[in-house]
Amino acid sequence: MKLLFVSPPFGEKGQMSKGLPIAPPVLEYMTGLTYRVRPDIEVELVDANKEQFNPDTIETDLIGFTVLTPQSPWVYEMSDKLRARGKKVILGGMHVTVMPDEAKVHADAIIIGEAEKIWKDLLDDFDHKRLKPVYNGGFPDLIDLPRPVTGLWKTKYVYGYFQTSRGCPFKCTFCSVHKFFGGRVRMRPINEVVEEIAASRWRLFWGIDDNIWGVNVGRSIELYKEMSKNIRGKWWFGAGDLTSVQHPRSDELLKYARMAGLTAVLVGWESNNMASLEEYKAVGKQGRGRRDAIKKIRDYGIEVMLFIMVGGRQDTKEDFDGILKLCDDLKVSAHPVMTTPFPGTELYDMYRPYLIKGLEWDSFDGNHAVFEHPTMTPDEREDAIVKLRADIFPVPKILQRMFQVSWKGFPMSHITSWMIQYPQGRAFREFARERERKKCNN
Ligand code: B12
Repeated sequence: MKLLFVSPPFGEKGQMSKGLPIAPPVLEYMTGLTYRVRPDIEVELVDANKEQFNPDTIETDLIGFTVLTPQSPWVYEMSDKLRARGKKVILGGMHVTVMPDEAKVHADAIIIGEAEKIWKDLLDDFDHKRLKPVYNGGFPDLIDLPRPVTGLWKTKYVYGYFQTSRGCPFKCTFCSVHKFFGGRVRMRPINEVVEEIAASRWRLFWGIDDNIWGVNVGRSIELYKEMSKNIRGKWWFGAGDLTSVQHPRSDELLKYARMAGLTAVLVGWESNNMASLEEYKAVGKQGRGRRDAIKKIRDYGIEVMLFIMVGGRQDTKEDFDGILKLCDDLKVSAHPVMTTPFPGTELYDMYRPYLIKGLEWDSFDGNHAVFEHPTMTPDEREDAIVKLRADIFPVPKILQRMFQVSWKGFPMSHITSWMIQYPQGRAFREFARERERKKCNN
């Protein structure tokens, strides 16, 4: 039997992500899981950000899509066309889990939650023509997980991934993770993670844990020690909080993180406006000295980039400029996204009365204004974020930031700094041009 997994386009029909250097983690992982439970199945992968996907020419009998919220309209359109040709479609992922009733209309079967416990049953049911409409995967223990399969790509990537835990100890109102992965953070055995990374053909990785060190500082130090002993010539970046950098063992944490190959950490600054930070229930994870924490990370030879939301209902016009000033003051780059209340989050319930009517889920991509704001129109907010992004990423600023990182991290942290910043700037410029083109056409 043949099975096709599809990674749907991100953003403006994939325009912003053609050059995305990260191999889609879900597809590598689901291939590994499939080979583990049904070695007789032949898997094919398509990344629709980089390859044409034409539902009229697909010959595979079973097609699986992974679905984030902004991707769902594209996926539903493709799966309706495939099903009209008699193909069977399975949908899984974050959006399907929070919107099962919507998703199941477009699929022969959906998976709610994680796939490990039910994937074999589903594939066996497909063979016996008795697919059920809904499979509930629950929260499996992360022991003896299959390894991602890395050799099936038709397109080129720079980064693979690894995952050491699922879930997040924080309960931010805008985030889907704590609901999706359950209240308890689950961790993989350290030796399994280390063996997997050592055996992988990738040299560069995104550590996709929601928090690479904030779950348990002691465990992170142990993990990094084992990585530094057993893995050579591999580097990675990941997302982390600033409170851990103020932990009594933070010097050890940063030292071993660097020795384990960590080159950059993407920090959830979340908001530059205190009222928003409170609305997002994200004050606790910053710690008090969040500016000093950034300097400390860089002193250990690790680059820092901030994730910041802006355009929330508590934010003002000045907050857009405030982010630029923050970046210039700290000589740090930021990835500003429009505050987006994703379905299934607390923020979605809070913002529900203000959601702009008639928008599809593809507007929920961090680039568009999807709710009414007390003082700014949607157009004003979208223009402001486009301008902010343009102001953050000129090449001289990128270079200046690179050299804030201590020489302890040379050259990989400096190269990573460039590799994270430069393509973002290019993608944001592409988005701005597309927005201009659309405005002119209207
Ligand atoms: C990697 C990643 C990305 C990468 C994807 C890289 C790529 N080439 O695919 C990039 C950087 C592109 C990305 C972008 C975005 N992301 Co993102 N990303 C992640 C991250 C860190 C890991 C996801 C992952 O790959 N996990 C690994 C796989 C193995 O695990 P999994 O996805 O949980 O899959 C399991 C189940 O879901 C299920 N499953 C999933 N798919 C399928 C499919 C089938 C057929 C089956 C059977 C089962 C199944 O089985 C799997 C095994 O149990 C998550 C955080 C997280 N912890 O999930 C956020 C996350 C998924 N991202 C999120 C968001 C919001 C975004 C953005 C919209 C951000 C933004 N505002 O700009 C953009 C989307 C781009 C756009 N503009 O449209 C949200 C999703 C919210 C939502 N409701 O959809 C998350 C959860 C982050 C968060 N904290 O809220 N992201």
